[in-house]
Amino acid sequence: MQRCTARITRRSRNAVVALLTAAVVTVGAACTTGVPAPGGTSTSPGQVPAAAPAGARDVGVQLFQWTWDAIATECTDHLGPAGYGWVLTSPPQEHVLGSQWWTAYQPVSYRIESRLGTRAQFGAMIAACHAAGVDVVADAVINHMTGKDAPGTGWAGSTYTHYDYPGIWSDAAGDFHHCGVGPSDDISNYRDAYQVQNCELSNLADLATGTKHVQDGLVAYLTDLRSLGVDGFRIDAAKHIPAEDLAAVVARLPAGTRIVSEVIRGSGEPITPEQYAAIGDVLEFAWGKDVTGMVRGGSLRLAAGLGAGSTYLPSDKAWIFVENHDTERGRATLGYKDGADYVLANVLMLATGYGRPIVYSGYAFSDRDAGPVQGAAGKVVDAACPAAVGPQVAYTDGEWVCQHRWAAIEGMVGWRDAVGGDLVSDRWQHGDAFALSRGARGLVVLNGGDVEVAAQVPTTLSDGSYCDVVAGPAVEGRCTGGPVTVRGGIADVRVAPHTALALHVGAPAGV
Ligand code: ARE
Repeated sequence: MQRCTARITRRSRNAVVALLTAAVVTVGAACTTGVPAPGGTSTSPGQVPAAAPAGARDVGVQLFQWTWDAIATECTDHLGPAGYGWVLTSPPQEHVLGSQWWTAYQPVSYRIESRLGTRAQFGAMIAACHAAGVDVVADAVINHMTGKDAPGTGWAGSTYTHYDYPGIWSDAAGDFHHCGVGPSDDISNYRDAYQVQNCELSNLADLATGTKHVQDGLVAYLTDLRSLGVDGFRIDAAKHIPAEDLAAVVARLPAGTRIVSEVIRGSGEPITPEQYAAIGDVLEFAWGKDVTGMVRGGSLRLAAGLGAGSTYLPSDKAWIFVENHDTERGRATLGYKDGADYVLANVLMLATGYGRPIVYSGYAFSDRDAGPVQGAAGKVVDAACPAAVGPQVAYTDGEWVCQHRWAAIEGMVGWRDAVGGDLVSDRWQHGDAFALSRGARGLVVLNGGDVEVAAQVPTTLSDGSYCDVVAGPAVEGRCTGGPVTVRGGIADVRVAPHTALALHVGAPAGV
């Protein structure tokens, strides 16, 4: 294997620290590949502000299509101990029948009764997660109802037609938008704000969220979920709800309700994520898409400063993710099938000071519409992670991928919790490898290139021996990977192609 070697001139630790606050670190680089080696460079401190205060446990995990019982068990056994701060559930309300995963996004009523579990199971899950120190954020589908032209019956037995949900909404009461554009009333042009917020998204009956009647109903639903202990909501399809309507609903929810709006950033579109930032937090889709483009383009190093520019939401408003349930199906972003590159993107997400990260965890599929494994009556079978998980596993369709348990991802959750709110203090680069430091508490080195990098990377970690937590969490000083030595402000590292290495103060080796 070809080797790319970078050396920083040995100096005392203080001298290196002083050097890091200047713009450039001098590196002697010997690189035998065609990858241009720009030399090791380091940017000045604090360009990307840290979103989380120290010890904030700000990492979330989307357990896509997991049942309430399975989430409860996972909170207790895994999410809490691993340091996850919150879990995003799939929509909990009654939905249309069908085996596809997306039936959850077609509400029939606001009864908490779905193929993922009952109201009692939902409440028990929240209690179990809270006991494990994990908050619960529910996916709230409040922009629309079903997209079914024929009358039907929902999961919990409620009858409905496309524009009539007995006792809840009806056309007669003026509860739906009919935009009058085209034959289907569907959105056909995302550059037309009127269409986006008054026409239908994929034939889904669009609620007239500007009316008092609709707002009252939505407030009642969300307040009910809060009464069960839910901490906050992902607002599904928020782009299609005028910001002032959503603000009016949110203003009536109990104090402290966490809100994250799903507003996909679209080129040239008039409805933007920024318009929803006054209501709460917003999903920043551009982060995952940009990282994906950089990785696929073979230039991971460009991702080192993602979020520092002005084209994203402010850090304290942004929730970022490598992929979610939509993007993994559209292949718009990296996903579990991308193996090592997917892991690298997750390591970066968990290391960056920009935004708050959401780890995604779903099931294997080849058919975009395929739902999770269901029993004879249609109830989703409780998720169970295979004994071996990770990028090396060939998952069969329907199997739970359990990305949140992958060694590198779980190790980096611990890393992030350990570095807390320490600022990104410097960035070292060499070829397609780069490092991010978090003050004196943590160091990550990512190698997006095709050759091993052996380098002496500047760090403000104290002298000592550290476990590489990307190789897996350290247990009482016993490293899964590493150990790596830090001496005089230098970490002596070797990073294989398309892998990463991470050290932090909470994972010293051999104690
Ligand atoms: C299903 C069928 C449809 C059928 C419909 C009604 O697939 O053929 O017409 O049912 O019967 C999910 C699935 C859909 C599914 C729907 C309802 O993805 O396939 O439809 O559930 O069951 C836009 C929105 C954004 C939305 C994406 C998908 O702005 O909010 O489209 N994402 C959320 C969820 C989805 C969910 C819904 C909303 C609906 O995350 O999982 O749909 O509740 C540009 C724009 C984006 C736009 C995107 C569309 O990028 O900038 O704003 O996203 O194009 O590709």
